[in-house]
Amino acid sequence: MFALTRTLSRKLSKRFTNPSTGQGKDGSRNEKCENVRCRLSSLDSLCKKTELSRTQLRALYRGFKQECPTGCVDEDEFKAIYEKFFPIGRSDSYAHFIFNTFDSDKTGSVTFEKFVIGLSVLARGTTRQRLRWAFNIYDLNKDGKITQEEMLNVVTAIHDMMDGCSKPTGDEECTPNHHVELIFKKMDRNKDGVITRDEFIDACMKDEGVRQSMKIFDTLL
Ligand SMILES: [Ca+2]
Ligand SMILES: [Ca+2]
Repeated sequence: MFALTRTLSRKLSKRFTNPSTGQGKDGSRNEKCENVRCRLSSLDSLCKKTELSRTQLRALYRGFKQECPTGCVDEDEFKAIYEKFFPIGRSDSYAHFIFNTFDSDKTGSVTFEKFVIGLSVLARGTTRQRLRWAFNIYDLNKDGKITQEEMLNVVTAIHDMMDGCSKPTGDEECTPNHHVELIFKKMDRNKDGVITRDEFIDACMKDEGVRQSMKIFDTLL
């Protein structure tokens, strides 16, 4: 499941740093430059928040604007971008969960700033910070705990998206319900039926496969 987030982030980041590969519906060049200037007036503060250089931020911003000329993405646009990356399965429910994770303050749109801050946690954060970010994908109501129902929602979305590809567990017969059972067996240490942030992070830190997959974020930007 982390592999999916990783794939998306890499593809998004690649797409946004190589805007020529995007299919932007851009307006006139002058208008675009003006917007870049205006929007990036807080460049210094964004450099601090993300620990990215001005050059990196400018490159990301150019790509972002090309893909999303209004300077922010709503959920439908986000889903459309996601669908290009996962054209075989049904990706819209998983895209919904990832969108909500980027849209941390629930305004219904992801601005460049929110996007790049999320991306920088994945690219520059410690393993724990990255896992915190991943935890938020599953903790749908953001109360600090993942219930079986929340996990089932996200796992079902992942299975839908992987339809036609190999299943996330590597076991073709594994249903979402069974998958959730396996995850809870591994992560719900005190067996109270919910996975707390600490349980989630501890279980992932102990899991060599998860730790390795997190390392790949090192080369994200
Ligand atoms: Ca929750
Ligand atoms: Ca627990």
